[in-house]
Amino acid sequence: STANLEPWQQDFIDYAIEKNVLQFGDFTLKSGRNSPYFFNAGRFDDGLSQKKLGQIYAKTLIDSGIEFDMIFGPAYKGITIATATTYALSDQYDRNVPYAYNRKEAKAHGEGGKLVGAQVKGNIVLVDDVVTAGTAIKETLALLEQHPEAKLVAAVVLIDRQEKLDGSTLSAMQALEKDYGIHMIAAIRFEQIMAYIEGSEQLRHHVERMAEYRKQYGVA
Ligand code: OMP
Repeated sequence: STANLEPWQQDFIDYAIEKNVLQFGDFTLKSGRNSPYFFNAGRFDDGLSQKKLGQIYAKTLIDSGIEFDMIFGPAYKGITIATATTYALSDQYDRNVPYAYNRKEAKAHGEGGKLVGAQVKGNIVLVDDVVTAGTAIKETLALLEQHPEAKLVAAVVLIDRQEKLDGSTLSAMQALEKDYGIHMIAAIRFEQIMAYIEGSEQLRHHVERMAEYRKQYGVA
C-alpha cells in the first residue's frame, strides 16, 4: 500500500489495537459481508478514549476547512461522539459549538419529540463511528429533512472501510458525496489500516486475508 500514515494515525491505531477496538478474525457485517477485521468503537469505553476520540474528530473537522454551525450525533453511538467532539472543539480550538442528537423512540410526554439538545439549524456536521454502506447516515439525512432550517453539509467518521456498494463502483462515502453533495471526511481509511498492518511485525500475517477482502469489496 502507498497510503501514507501520519504519526497521529499510527498512534491512534496503536491505541485501537491496545483497546481491542480493532480486531482480526471472522466477522459478519451489517451489510452481510464476511470481514477479516472489525472496528468496534464501543470498546472505547473510558475517559482517555473519549479524550482521544474527541481530539481526532475535532482535528479532522477543523483540518477539513469546512464551515459549520453545529454537530449532530445520531443515536446511539453518535451521541457520545458528539459530546466528545464538541468538548474537544472548546478545549483545543476555543470554539463553543452546539450539538444535538436524536432518540430512537419519540417521547410522548415531557419535552416530546425525537431531537434532544440545541435547536437544529444552520450547517450541520454529522459524527459517526464507521461507514460501510452508509445506512446510518442516510437515516439521519431523512430525519434532518424534516428541519428545513438545517442543512447537512458534512459527515466526519472515524473509519471509512472503503467498500464498494453492491452494484456500484463507488464506496458509500463516495456515493453520499456524489448523490447528496455532503462532504464525507474520515479520520482513517481502510488503506491506512492496511499500511499499518504491513508495517507491523506482529500483524503482518493478516495482510493476505485483508488484501483478498480488499480485492473483493474494496474501491480502487
Ligand atoms: P453502515 O451503516 O452500513 O455504513 O455500517 C456502519 C455500521 O456498521 C457502524 O456504525 C457499526 O454499527 C457497524 N460496523 C462497525 O462498527 N465496525 C465495522 O468494522 C463494520 C461495521 C459494519 O457492520 O459494517
